[in-house]
Amino acid sequence: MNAVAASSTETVVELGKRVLDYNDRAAAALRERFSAAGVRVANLISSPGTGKTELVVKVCEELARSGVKTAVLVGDCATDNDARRIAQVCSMTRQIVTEGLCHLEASMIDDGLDGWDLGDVDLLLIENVGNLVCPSDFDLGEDLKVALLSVTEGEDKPLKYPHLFSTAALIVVTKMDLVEACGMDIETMEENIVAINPGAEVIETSARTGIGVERLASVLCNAITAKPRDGEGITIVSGRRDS
Ligand SMILES: Nc1nc2c(ncn2[C@@H]2O[C@H](COP(=O)(O)OP(=O)(O)O)[C@@H](O)[C@H]2O)c(=O)[nH]1
Ligand SMILES: [Mg+2]
Repeated sequence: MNAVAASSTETVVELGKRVLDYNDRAAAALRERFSAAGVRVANLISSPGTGKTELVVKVCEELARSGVKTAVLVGDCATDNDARRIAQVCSMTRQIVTEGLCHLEASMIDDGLDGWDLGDVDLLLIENVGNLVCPSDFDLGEDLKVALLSVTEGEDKPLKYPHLFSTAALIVVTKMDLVEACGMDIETMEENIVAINPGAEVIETSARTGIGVERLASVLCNAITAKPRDGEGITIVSGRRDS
């Protein structure tokens, strides 16, 4: 590498580090705010089309039946399509349009909460922008990082995107109704999940048939009741590569 290339690489690395440091400070402030209000937060990350929005709709319906007060922030590069779908079942729903950015950042969550009374919220679901790489570098102040993977995406994705799948506390397999149609080897996929993250909880779901939806809602509900309102004794499950 020549001197010019080396110095520009250092500049990019330094800039990247400053962006993440800035985001970490904003995420820490959010985490304190959520903690004080007793709001449990899940950050849902997957590739585009995995079925995040459809599953969020089903989970919101299930949570409403259980009396859990849910709010949703949903990120997208260009449209408010997802918020319009989710708002049909959850009135506290807002779209964050990133104008091309491939992930959500803590400052966007802060803006998205504007005007909401967190005292009215038990659980905040954040649907991240569809992307298996960048979103997992940006802490959003969540308690629970959830990685989703559809059976149409291939058995090897946990191995190809180890940062996301190794740092998620919960891994949700979606579109189980399509296992046979896709010729998906679900055992191999789950072996790959265990290889990359032996401690993760794995839930198989289908928004079409409804399998796993109740269990997913229940895992999220248990997470809420495990969180004390005064913010003491909280276990932060999410984490950056270096945490
Ligand atoms: N067969 C099947 N299709 C699904 C399921 N969940 C979502 N889809 C479809 O997959 C596509 C992408 O879903 P969407 O929720 O928008 O995915 P997102 O981009 O991850 O939010 C849509 O056409 C959905 O109707 C499922 O469980 N089974
Ligand atoms: Mg979506």
